[in-house]
Amino acid sequence: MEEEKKVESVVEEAKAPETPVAQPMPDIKVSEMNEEEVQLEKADAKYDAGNIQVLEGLEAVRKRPGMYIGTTSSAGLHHLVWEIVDNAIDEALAGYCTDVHVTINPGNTITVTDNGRGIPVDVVKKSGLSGVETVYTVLHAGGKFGEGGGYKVSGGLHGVGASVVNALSEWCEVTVHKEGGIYYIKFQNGGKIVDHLKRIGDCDPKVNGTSVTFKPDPLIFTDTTEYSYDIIRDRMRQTAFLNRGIRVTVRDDRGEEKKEESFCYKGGIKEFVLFINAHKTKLFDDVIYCEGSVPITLESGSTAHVYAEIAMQYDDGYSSNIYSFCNNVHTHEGGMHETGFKDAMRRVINNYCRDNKFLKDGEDDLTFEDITEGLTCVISVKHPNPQFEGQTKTKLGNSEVRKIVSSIVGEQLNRFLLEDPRLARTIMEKIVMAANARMAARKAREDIRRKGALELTTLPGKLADCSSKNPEECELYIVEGNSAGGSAKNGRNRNTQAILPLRGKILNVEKAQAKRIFANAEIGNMITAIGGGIDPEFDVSKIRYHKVVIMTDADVDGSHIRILLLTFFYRFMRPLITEGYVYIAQPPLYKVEYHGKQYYAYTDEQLETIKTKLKLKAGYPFQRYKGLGEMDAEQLWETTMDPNNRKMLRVTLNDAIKAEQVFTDLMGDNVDPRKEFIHENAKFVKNLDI
Ligand code: TSJ
Repeated sequence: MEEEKKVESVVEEAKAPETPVAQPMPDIKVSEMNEEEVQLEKADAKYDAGNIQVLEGLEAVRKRPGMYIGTTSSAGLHHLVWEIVDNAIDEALAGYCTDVHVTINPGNTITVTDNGRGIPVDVVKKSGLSGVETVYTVLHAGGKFGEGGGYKVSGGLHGVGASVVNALSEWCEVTVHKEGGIYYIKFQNGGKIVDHLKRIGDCDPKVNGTSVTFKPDPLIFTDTTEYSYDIIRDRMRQTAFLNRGIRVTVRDDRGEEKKEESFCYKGGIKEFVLFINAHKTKLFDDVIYCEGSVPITLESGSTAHVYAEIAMQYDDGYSSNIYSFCNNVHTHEGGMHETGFKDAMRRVINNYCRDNKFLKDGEDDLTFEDITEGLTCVISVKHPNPQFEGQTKTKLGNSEVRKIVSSIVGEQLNRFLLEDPRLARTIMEKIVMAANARMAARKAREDIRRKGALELTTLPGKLADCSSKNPEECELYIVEGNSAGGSAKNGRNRNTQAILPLRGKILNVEKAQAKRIFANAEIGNMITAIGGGIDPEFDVSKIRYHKVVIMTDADVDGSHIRILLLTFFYRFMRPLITEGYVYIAQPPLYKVEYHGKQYYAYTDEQLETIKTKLKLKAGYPFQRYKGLGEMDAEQLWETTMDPNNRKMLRVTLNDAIKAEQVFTDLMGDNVDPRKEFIHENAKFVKNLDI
């Protein structure tokens, strides 16, 4: 397809009759190659002026990457991919693109390709640069090259885009197939233009699209430049759910085993809800679905639409899972769309219950918590001008969205209930039961609190507390088993490290009713030790430790307990997770002794490295730790607890959500996923035994 390798600048290309161009620049006389030098100089002067501004802009991004992508750790590294993919998804939402491919290449570069119209290649008036160059070098340059166009819904956590990715990349290549031409540019060293966009060949005019490859700059991403297939795969699956009909394909070309998965959902968020609930026992098979779009007037005076869709389904459990999104961004902190949903649910369900005598006169209204017990719900809105607020900029602030969502859900849910009275009855009975349980649980909680108030100073007997009372430096180790607990107590730094051993499995939070949860001794100890209470009164400012470290064995029981604890924190002390106070200890898996010295390995690869470095022969013995209990106090301190030596993983909300999902799989009524989990982990343990 690239038979013609003629290299020409696009600025000069602009007048060529075979390349229809929208708007030639008025002050750049578009010229054939070798035309009067004066005009070319003029064009270059314009380019340079544009370039200087551009470099200042991109330099600002490199100086403060955190302002644009949150962090420069693994999360920020992956954020680059989301920014680029967002652009391709926008093109798909505008109706011009059906397929998006994301590939992790060897060397941890990323390629994103779409089959849209291709980024415009002609010159943009304002910047004096081609469309591609503008998008890549001017901060906040949106896709507004011409007037009109399709639905522009640029997401991105911080409303930034390709230029930020470019600024934070060692290099970045863009290839555009557009109207019969192939165009190419490569940016170097944080977004610098080395050569302007060139037409490098011809292609079938029916083949259009954009392809971008970038290499995150290791000078910026100092923690890691390694991409995770799982993180990208999960996110792309979510993107496919949120944008029905778009096919998103993910590939990993690193290593021996190539991986590829492709996602496309005709049912969109309806299928998303079914996916989340796959292993739960549903109250009924239907997914309740509402959608609508409402025109709003933008500041500029033009009209645009807010689109909202909501899908939900009940299961037989007690937890409520509401996932909300705006422009494909997960709004962890909620916002106006969730408030509108809440308004409508309360209004419609309470009215229905009154009209149909599920609630008697004089009885209190059902609360939102009652109504959403066992409910999984996905709310997705697309807004032309989203305002993201809150600590992590994941709270939707646009106040008009509240009424929009409320009226869409209000009207359509009501119709749904009236059309299917049997289904409505199933829901109402479940909700009324939840309300009764809530009142019983509140009483139980109040009893506990009253008891607690009497013994406020009594920390659990099993807790070996630290002497410091400054939460910022205090750490609570929650340790599996009494023997490991003993080693931890003896090995710790008594000033800042507290130890709480857990005996056996803590209670199954999913199935147990609130009343039993609070009566469970192990959980009670944990709540008292942490000191901030529990949801809905959890107060993160009262917690006694700013690090809560889960320390379990590397086996099935260990991961089981870890999942239980994470789920508990997720359900009852969520701020503990969102504020980043929860960690997972990383004890070593192996010990090699050589000439009286001990070497610890935390992964299989490290074990191999150690053996190679020490030049040990294949049969040289090493110890595999089956449990924490096999380590004495000194070893546990050295390898796992010493702040100068240890590695700990900080738990993110996503980790907790995943744990919760595994948890429901494990604890729900369905046996198959549980078998699967044990099988998977049994393999893991066996592998370690080799
Ligand atoms: F921006 C980017 F580099 F991050 C990027 C943009 C990355 C990828 C993978 C795709 C895209 C992209 C942009 N795909 N499709 C587009 N479309 C446009 O930029 C475009 C094309 C034509 C018109 C028009 O009005 O004719 C308007 C737009 C916004």
